Amino acid sequence: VDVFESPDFYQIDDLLSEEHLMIRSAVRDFVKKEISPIIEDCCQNNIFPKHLIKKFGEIGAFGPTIPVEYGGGGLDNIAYGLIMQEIERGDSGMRSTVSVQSSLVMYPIYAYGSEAQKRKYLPKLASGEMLGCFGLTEPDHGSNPSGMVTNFKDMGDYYLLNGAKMWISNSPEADIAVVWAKNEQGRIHGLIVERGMEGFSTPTTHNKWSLRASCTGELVFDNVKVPKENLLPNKSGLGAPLGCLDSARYGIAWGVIGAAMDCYETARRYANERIQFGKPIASFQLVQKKLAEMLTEITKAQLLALRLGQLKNAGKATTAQISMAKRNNVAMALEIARESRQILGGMGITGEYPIMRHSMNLESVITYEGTHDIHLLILGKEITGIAAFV
Ligand code: TGC
Ligand code: FAD
Repeated sequence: VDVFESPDFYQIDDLLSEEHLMIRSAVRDFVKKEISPIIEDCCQNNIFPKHLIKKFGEIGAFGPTIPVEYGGGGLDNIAYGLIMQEIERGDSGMRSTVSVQSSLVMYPIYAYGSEAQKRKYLPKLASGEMLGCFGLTEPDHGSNPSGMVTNFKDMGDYYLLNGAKMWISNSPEADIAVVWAKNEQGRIHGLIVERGMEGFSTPTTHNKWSLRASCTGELVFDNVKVPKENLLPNKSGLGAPLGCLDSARYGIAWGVIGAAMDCYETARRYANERIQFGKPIASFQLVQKKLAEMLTEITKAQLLALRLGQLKNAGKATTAQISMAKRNNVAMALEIARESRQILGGMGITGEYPIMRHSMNLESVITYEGTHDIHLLILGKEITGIAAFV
């Protein structure tokens, strides 16, 4: 069996198109060739593999669902999900780089931007000539972005932007940032801020134990003059950034299945090879229980993601449905990473195997794009009609 063959216990491949399977296999090959050989070293040494940005562009990983006329792939949401799955099989940090570019930078420019903004930025973002980031979270406003204090004033010829964002994926390397800020009336708008604008800086966040191959930083705005044509004109209010999160959270629900599969496959192989008490450890019931439960949870997660993709393709996926899949699938992947690590015993903590890296990465994934508990509360609100956030 090819070790990279994903488990497909319920023949879910039969529900995918030829095109889906081709895309998945192309991205899987790319990950095997370009990411797997370097990723452990990048993480151990906290290196963001910048050279991959162009390559992600070449394989069409940036903006797969954006129409072809803007440089995107014109593909459906299931193709997007499969691309996320295969990249995250390699590393969650690499999937972060790609999902931020696609769902949090290209999507808002495509969905809320002017025609001129779309023509100016989307083709370059698609090709990897430009890297973007998304600034919503602030030091004092994470789960509650509506409290943000970053703001802009209308100065007649331009907007004057002040404030700071924190925990921003891609920020230290980004050419542009889609930034969410309040106007003088307190209404949230998106602005495209370009590197090089005076007063704009992107300090790197150091000492992360998670997503070490992805670069994370702040966005600091000190009287930045933003040209008026850089405001996203077609949507405002908190619903604008939250609409982008729907797309990114959907991608994560697929992505983490890749990380889980990589852990499961590694543990399954190891269990068959590792001899203790004169037998492969795979022959012990407790190890079989772990493997059986992992396969069950992966299969359930695959079905959740696929059905959500069908709903998204039909324009029917709701925020609460997306929360259910993001929450369930990330927790599933984290649990599988932890159980797989146990199957590997001491070897599980080393960089010889990918499991500890996935496990540490998933600690961020269960927190960003809405924490595990915030997604539970989004579901709770949907069920009861009562918001328990406040
Ligand atoms: P609430 O009153 O519920 O909603 C405010 C307005 O927004 C509308 N809305 C949405 N619109 C579109 N899509 C959605 N998903 C929407 N959810 C809500 C809503 O209808 C309302 O519209 P209107 O017209 O009535 O004003 O807002 P709230 O302040 O009570 O907040 C609700 C809550 C807590 C669920 C929300 O704030 C939330 O989701 N918080 C979590 C924050 C979060 O997820 N941050 C993520 C930052 S980005 C990131 O982490 C990137 S990591 C990327 C990577 O590296 O991969
Ligand atoms: P807090 O909101 O302070 O939450 C702390 C704890 O309190 C959590 O357990 C939470 O569930 C709980 N809590 C909060 N409110 C409630 C409540 N009402 N009820 C019950 N429990 C509650 N943001 C961006 O904008 N762009 C990015 O690119 C980005 N990338 C990121 C990359 C990494 C590596 C990380 C770690 C984060 C990133 N984030 C990004 C930020 C991320 O979205 C936030 O960390 C997340 O939304 C949580 O916010 P917080 O860290 O401030 O935690």
